Amino acid sequence: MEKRDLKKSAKSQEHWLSAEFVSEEFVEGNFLGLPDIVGDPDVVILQIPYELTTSYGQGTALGPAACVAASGQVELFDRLLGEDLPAGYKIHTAPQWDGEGSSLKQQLANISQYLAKWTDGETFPVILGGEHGILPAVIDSLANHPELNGDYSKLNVVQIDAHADLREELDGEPFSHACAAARAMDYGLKHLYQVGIRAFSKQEFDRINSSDNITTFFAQDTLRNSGKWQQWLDALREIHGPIHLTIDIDGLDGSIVPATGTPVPGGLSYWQAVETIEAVFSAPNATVISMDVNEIVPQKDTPLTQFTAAMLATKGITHHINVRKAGRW
Ligand SMILES: [Mn+2]
Repeated sequence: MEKRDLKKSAKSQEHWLSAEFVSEEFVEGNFLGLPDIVGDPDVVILQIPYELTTSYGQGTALGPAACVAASGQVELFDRLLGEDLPAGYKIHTAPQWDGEGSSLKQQLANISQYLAKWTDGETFPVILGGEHGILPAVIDSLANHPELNGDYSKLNVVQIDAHADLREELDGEPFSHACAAARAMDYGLKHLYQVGIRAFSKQEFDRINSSDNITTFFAQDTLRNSGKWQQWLDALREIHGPIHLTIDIDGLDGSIVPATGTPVPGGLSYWQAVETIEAVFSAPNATVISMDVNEIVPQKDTPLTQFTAAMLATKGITHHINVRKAGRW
């Protein structure tokens, strides 16, 4: 497949040629193929090729690099900004997490350390996974973010997922990807908002129904009833405080992400995922401080899965830059 011609746009060429950028060429291994930057980034792409507990569909460890490669085909233009990415901002693709740590807990601690460098409130971290089991490490890395100041009771998590991920353990493992949201809740979050949910146990269903700080919109309800979908978007716009957005790519319908770790039919459309991103970034009293897109598995015959993930990550970046342009960061 041919790489998108980055030089075809005169507008973007101005950015490539500005002093901040080392090169005007398409850079292999950089998200969107953007040039390397000098100085502190506004947005950082962090790849975490972590796969320890995925049920089946091996390959989440290869997902982040596949997503970066597929991002070379994503358009730099979005109507929201009206100009090509990076739109005068600095987007940096950091070296991948190197997988250090001999036990699950050590690896998660190591991931948190790797991320914490970028959670000082200056840079917007876009994390590519890897299995969803990284979520507690992501939450852990936000401890010193100025919007939290160590107080997790301020933090909202918005989760797109097929699975509730609220199990206490799976096969005896409390840090399984199937427990990602439960382990995140252990930090004492303000509120968890879930959408796309269509695979869950009775225990998880009971927890959803009995928890004041978990709001779950089941896929079956939002897909059948457009009013229910509007309620979801309204709930997001009413959020106060910092938000971490976690996108398990399997929250989307299995037809557009067929290669994810555990594809499930009956999920969100691409545009519903986009509307969710739009709603959290435009919530007047909230700030999306970080996001992740995970459970990406490279697909051999077609890049559809990793491309969909790259499109969603790019939407997040675009909306974040829009927030900066509006002086809300
Ligand atoms: Mn998940």
